[in-house]
Amino acid sequence: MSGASLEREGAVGVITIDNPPVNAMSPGVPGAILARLAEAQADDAVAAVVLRGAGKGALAGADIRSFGKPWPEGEPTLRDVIAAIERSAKPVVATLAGYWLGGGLELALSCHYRVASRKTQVGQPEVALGFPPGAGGTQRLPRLAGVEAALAMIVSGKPIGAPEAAEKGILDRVIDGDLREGAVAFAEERIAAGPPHALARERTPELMDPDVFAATRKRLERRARGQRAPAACLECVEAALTLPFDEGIRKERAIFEECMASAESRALRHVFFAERAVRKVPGIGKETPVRPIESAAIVGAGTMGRGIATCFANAGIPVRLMDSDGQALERALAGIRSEYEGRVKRGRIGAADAEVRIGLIEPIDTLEKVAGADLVIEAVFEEMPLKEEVFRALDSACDAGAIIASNTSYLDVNRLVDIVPSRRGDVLGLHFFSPAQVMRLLEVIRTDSASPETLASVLALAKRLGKTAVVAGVCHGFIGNRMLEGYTREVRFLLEEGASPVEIDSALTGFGMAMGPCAVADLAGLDVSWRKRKADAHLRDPSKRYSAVADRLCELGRFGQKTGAGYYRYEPGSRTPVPDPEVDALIAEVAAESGINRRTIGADEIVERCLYPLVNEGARILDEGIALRASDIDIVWINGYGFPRWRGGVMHWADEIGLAAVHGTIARLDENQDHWEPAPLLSRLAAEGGSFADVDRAA
Ligand code: 3H9
Repeated sequence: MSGASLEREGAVGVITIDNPPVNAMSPGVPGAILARLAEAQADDAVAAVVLRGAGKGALAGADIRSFGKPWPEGEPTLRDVIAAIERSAKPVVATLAGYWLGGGLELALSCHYRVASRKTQVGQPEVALGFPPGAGGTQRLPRLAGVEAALAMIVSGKPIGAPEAAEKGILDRVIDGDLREGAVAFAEERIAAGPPHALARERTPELMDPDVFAATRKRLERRARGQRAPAACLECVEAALTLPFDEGIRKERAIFEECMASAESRALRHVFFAERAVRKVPGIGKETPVRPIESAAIVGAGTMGRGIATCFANAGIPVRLMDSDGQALERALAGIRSEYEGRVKRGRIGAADAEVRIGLIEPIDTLEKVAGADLVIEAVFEEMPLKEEVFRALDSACDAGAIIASNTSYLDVNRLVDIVPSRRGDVLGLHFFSPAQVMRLLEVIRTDSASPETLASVLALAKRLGKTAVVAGVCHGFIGNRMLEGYTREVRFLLEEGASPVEIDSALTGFGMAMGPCAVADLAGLDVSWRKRKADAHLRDPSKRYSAVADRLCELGRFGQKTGAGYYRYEPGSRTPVPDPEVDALIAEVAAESGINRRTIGADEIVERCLYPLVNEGARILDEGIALRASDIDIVWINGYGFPRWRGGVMHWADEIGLAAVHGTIARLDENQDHWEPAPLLSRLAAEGGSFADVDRAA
């Protein structure tokens, strides 16, 4: 039962807030705290109050699930508790442990004093949910921590540790040893010292740097383009400086409510729960055994192999990097070393730490030497016969019970299972994204025969590697790359129809994508997909429209940044794309050959044409059970392809537009172009007035 209890320890009343797992302020909880506060006020034997959280002691703030729903009529709110504390003649000591975030910290800021255990983290992460703090955080924090520190915390949303919080004046004491005892002792000291027990609201916020708002605003214009919440946070903190306290509170509330009702906040709250849902995989639970992975081996020392090896070294797991080509191996090791040196230079890690990590990577030149590894990841070229050959060799080289994974980005992992029939339960796909040591996304490809134990083991490993793992079924390109095909297809068609690379890229970065598709192609290298298109040419349906734009660029040796030219050209040593008239001419020529009349294409059409194929294919992927839920697809696109988090991911974005409208546009496009057939699930949901969020294959 959630609520709050009151116990007496001498002259100190200890109120414990209890609402597992993180003591969020769900309906009922503020009312219970208020009732206990009133009891403590009424008890003459109580001279001070300690306010703490049950369990691990965290207070994670408002209940995020309650947002967007009406608050129960007559039920007290967090703001009522805050008002009661500020009215209290008896000092209240907030006692912080674990995470005191959002409304949790705001509650603490309203108290007369704050003490915390050393490992406590405090923060105002609301911006990550699309709104500023709404219970006075933007007005009280600057009064305790100073304007600059408060602004940085509120705009970034990043929590800080207790020692730093104490230094900034947010905490009155950091307590080592038993926290409850320490808090009661602190309260007794305050009783002995007597009033006044100052409140944050009574202080004047201190500003050291008068330019801080202008500088932050400028930075946000660049970094938070398209988003409202970061600027809203800034406006609220600014109000702490320019308005009297109560007016500042009213302004904060108005901005909070405006932001809470926004599509941006709905999207970010959706992502919060999506990130937690993605960890839940049917058939995998706490009871599923997990095999320890204490050593790994990577086969193939190309870009991917090298990046994956670095991931393991970063997690402190010894890893062997195998390549039969000695020069490739040397290049990989030199690359790894130079990357670590770069990180040392930039102050990201210490030199000794870098050496330890480099030391964890052992080069090996034959497959037999993978013996003894708990996990072997094949990361050779994306060609089935080559991968099959490696799997055959791994079958005899690997220990019994070793997990064998393929880092394929497209291929049928079930076929690889057939190469090692006695190890059916131990094989799956681990699709890392390039650069593997940077990108958070990891698609875990569940083969038809992978055992729950194998799956649970790699999911636990993903956590150690700091990756966001998304489980996907086997199909060509899995979740992310399968969807990507329609996106890149439309980019080429739009180029032929009259949009320039700059127009396409600007439309999509204007939408919020981290990079435009032409710039991404130049960065990744155009030759990789060219090779694949040539290999798959025999599979192409000749009756379907095909754009030769990318092929023609490759025929000119324009492979992207690495050759100094692709969709754009690049000055030597520069990564800045420069529009190239030669490309415009080439595209016009290809269009003329296909008899296409070119026209001006607006940004809205570019966005729809490029992103609706993602929605359509996403619907098929969901329908086929390749993804367990629509929100898993959102996680893939946010973490692997630069889709804006504040739009909630591809599927949430479509739900937000309304599937009937999305379906209508796709059906209209289908009348003119033969590759736009609406996915059956999209058609059904659109007709029923449903949304992707309702489809959950994990339920
Ligand atoms: C706010 O406070 C607004 C105020 O300014 C104004 C009010 C007027 N609500 O993350 P975990 C659930 S906005 C509801 O896996 P961890 C979570 O969904 C709020 N549920 O654990 C999960 O459920 P499940 C500002 C919440 O140990 C379970 O708890 N606060 C909330 O890795 C465990 O969570 C924040 O933004 C919540 N507030 O991390 C803090 N918090 O098991 C949000 C958690 O069903 N929370 N849950 O999947 C966090 O950052 C992390 O949960 C925390 C623990 C660091 C606390």
